[in-house]
Amino acid sequence: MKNTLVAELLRNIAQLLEIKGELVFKIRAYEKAALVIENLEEDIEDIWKKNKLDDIPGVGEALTKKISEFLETGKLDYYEKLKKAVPVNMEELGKVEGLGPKTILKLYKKYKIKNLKELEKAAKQGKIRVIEGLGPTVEENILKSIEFAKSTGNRFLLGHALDIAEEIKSKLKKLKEVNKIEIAGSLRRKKETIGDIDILITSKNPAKVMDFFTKMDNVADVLAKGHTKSSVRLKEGLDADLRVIGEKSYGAALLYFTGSKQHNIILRKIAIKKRMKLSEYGIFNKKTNGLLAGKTEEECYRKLGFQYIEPELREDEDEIELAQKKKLPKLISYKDVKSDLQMHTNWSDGNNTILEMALAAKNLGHKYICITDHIGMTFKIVNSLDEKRIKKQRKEIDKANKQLKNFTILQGGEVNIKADGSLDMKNSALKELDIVLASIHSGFKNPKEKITKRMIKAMENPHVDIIAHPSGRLINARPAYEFDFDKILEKAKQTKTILEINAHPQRLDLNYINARAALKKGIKLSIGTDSHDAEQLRHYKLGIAVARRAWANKKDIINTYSVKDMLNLLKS
Ligand code: DGT
Ligand code: CA
Ligand code: CA
Ligand code: ZN
Repeated sequence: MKNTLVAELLRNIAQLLEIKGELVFKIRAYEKAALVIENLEEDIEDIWKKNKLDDIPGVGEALTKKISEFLETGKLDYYEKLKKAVPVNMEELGKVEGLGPKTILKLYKKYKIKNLKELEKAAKQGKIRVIEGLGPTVEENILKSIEFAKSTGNRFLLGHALDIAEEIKSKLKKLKEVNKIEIAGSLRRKKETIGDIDILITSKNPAKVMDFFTKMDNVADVLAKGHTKSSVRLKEGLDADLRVIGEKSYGAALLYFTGSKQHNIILRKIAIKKRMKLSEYGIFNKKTNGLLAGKTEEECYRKLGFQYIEPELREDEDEIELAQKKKLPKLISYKDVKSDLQMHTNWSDGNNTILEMALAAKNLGHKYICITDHIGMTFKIVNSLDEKRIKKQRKEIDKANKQLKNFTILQGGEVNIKADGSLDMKNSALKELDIVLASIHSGFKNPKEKITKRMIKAMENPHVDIIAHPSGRLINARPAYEFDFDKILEKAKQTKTILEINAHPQRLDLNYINARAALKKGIKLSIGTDSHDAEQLRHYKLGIAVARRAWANKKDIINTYSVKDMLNLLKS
């Protein structure tokens, strides 16, 4: 789906027009279309292929032309020209949190600030705080966000890159010239952000495969084309490498190109100690150069004296040491999960009905789900349910449950943790829900102590079962709020509160490092996709990926239990 990409393009145009001082109605037209396209259920490419772009509300003749050009070529001439005419680098400055087009315009008018470097310089010189309407807090936030923007660079969300890579893989798999095929690199390790896609194949006729690969619909540029390796830049903005490997060294190559680089380096050192040589071609006897292993990864690890190490663990933490001692844990598998414990329906801000969500989840193989619409008295933008509507919703859930076989819908709710740590819903209402999720949706910039206190107070509530998206971060967009994670873990342990691995592609929160820390303390975790549309339910696998990277076994994740056993694990 390119819907997000198109929306982003239109929004960038709107911002450039705003800086240029264009007429308001023109700017709004782009913004409005962006909003509509972002929320479309149908793939915009399908609509375009059917010649129906102008049926989309807010998309007229001019926008139809522009969107078609973009979908066809991956570029939009108008946008490229606009970028040249307005020398401000919006893509870069837009990444700085709290810096909207209006502020960017102010900064450009006053200091001719065009990019991140110039912004940083001005902030460090104290020039931002003196501008009317900005002040020292904005200046400080700008400096913090610049650090963050620098650290994120140009990396893609795992969920996004995985979709693109899987699609390429399935196309290549269909070619009769392709034998084995695997996605390697950071994607195979399920890292939360991805630099580029690495695909390995074996083939007797690589030339045909390379031809196909470099001519796929979504190729914007061919960076290299050869017999054993080709690289392309995709229209989605990231690069993909395809390598052809010999059958005999397929396992060694898979090992090498899966990484991480650090994991590889250590393996190679160990091989040398054992008088062997490890390369992407295989494991060789150092003296005679004879091939000892290479066909499969399992064989390679075995030859080095290790247990097999799952790709998600190959980050040079302590996996090599434990694999040597044959003490790696049995990780949760992608098939162990029976449920999804966070999702929204059209009762609050979701797109689908309860029954539609249930049927879609059942289709994915789940046995039960928990509907966790926003509940509360103050969070009205998302159409939060009050006590009365919670009761009404229960009736609809009961009805849906009667329509389903071998499947259970639970009623939960996601309640806001308010500024003072109290919850935005009465205990008498929370008590009636099967599962209560509490989460922070405001006051992200509170001092560390305050956020910690808010979370602790929420966990002390006997009705709160799960803290949802505990750190609040949005990958590449918003850093986590500051809180004392050790204190949260202590309190979670003491109160039996579950922490969530939110599997939304932009959240993955807890991240794998924090999830691992929680597991080490014996805290149980839940997986919730936070879906606002049935189409998003498939992301539960991203949650399992985080769990695996956190070394979770099946019992650590409450979604692997039967509905009855899972409910028994909760506080009350
Ligand atoms: P990315 O693409 O930045 O998300 O991360 P990776 O891990 O996919 O890195 P990439 O695409 O540069 O290379 C794929 C794998 O190839 C990497 O995980 C390990 C291996 N590799 C690449 N360069 C080197 C190297 O200089 N030394 C070693 N030992 N391995 C390397
Ligand atoms: Ca890569
Ligand atoms: Ca690569
Ligand atoms: Zn939420």
